[in-house]
Amino acid sequence: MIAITSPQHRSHAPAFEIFRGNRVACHETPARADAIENQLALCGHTVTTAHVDSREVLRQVHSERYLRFLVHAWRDWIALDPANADLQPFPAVWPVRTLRSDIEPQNFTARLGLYSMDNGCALVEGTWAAAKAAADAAASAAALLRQGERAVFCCTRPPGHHAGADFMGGYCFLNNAAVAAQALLGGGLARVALLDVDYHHGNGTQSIFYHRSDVLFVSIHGDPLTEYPFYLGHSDECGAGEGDGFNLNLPLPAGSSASAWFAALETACQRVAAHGAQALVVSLGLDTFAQDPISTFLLQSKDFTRLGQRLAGLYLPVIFVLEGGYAAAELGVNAVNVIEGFEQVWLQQEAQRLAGNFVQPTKQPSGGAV
Ligand code: OKP
Ligand code: ZN
Repeated sequence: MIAITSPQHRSHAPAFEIFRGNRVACHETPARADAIENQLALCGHTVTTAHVDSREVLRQVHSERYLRFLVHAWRDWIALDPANADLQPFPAVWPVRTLRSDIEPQNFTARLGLYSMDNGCALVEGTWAAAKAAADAAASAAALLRQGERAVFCCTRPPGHHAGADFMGGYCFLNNAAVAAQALLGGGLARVALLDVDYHHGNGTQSIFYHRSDVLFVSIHGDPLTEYPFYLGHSDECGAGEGDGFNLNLPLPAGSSASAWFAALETACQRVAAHGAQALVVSLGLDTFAQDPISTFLLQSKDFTRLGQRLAGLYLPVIFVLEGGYAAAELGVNAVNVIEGFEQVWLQQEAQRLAGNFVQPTKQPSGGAV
């Protein structure tokens, strides 16, 4: 499986985040992607860089005004005071219920609040360059699938699944998985499934596709009653309008076991298969790992192999997009386990197909005369 890295990710390395009023070291660090890249190289996987500009797809996924804000955010921050170069901008006011978010204020901090869902999205000079490079990787992965590649892994950061059309949050600025899905549609596919297995609900991705039936969104995550992002990810969120029935949330209680998690994965995979998807995007968070410092599920390293194996069983072209996962030391092994589990089953399928006894497990969409 080809892996795409974005060396530019290192330009996003904020000094700190705020936890209960204190400055703490960021969980989302360059070391995360570096650890995976090292393990990929060690295990002999092909590693390449992005070759597609995601600009046009980004305009389909994010609002014009949010992209404009992000591109110029650092310049505007410095313009307030050159001494700001050594400081991290921090929102102070948010347009909650009854306040207007349709008019963009001129004040920088007010705009930062307008475009932020939380205070957890540390922004630095190189943030835009890193986020754009990750989105380019996602668009490149879609191009590779179109050229016949069976699966691609985007070893990218910052992550994306909390970023909505018009806001950042939870370490995410641009929604890389949404870019991958949208680029696949732009490349001629009619139906894509997006499966989010990060510990945290992918609120941004859900909101981007909530009214659409071309992208099915399925997520397994910690129950938002107790887990971030708290305000989305409940099981009664099923999509709306055209998108009614194309959103499936499978929240699990904090502390859930691997067996509970794999039961949810089975439900998720059956829904994906029933969608008649022509390709799958996986928001691959590795923070379901038992040793993750900010999460509570109990998956072990070998469970990531099992995850890869089950996903290969869907027999779909797949783009894996890295999301969370903060046990940096084990991240490389866990990511490569997903990839190798996937490849193992995929090679078995190829052998069966050549022997003429392979049955496609994905339900074909009804009414599609081919
Ligand atoms: C991003 B991703 C913990 C604070 C958590 C935000 C978590 C974002 C997770 N002390 N704040 O989904 O892995
Ligand atoms: Zn997460």
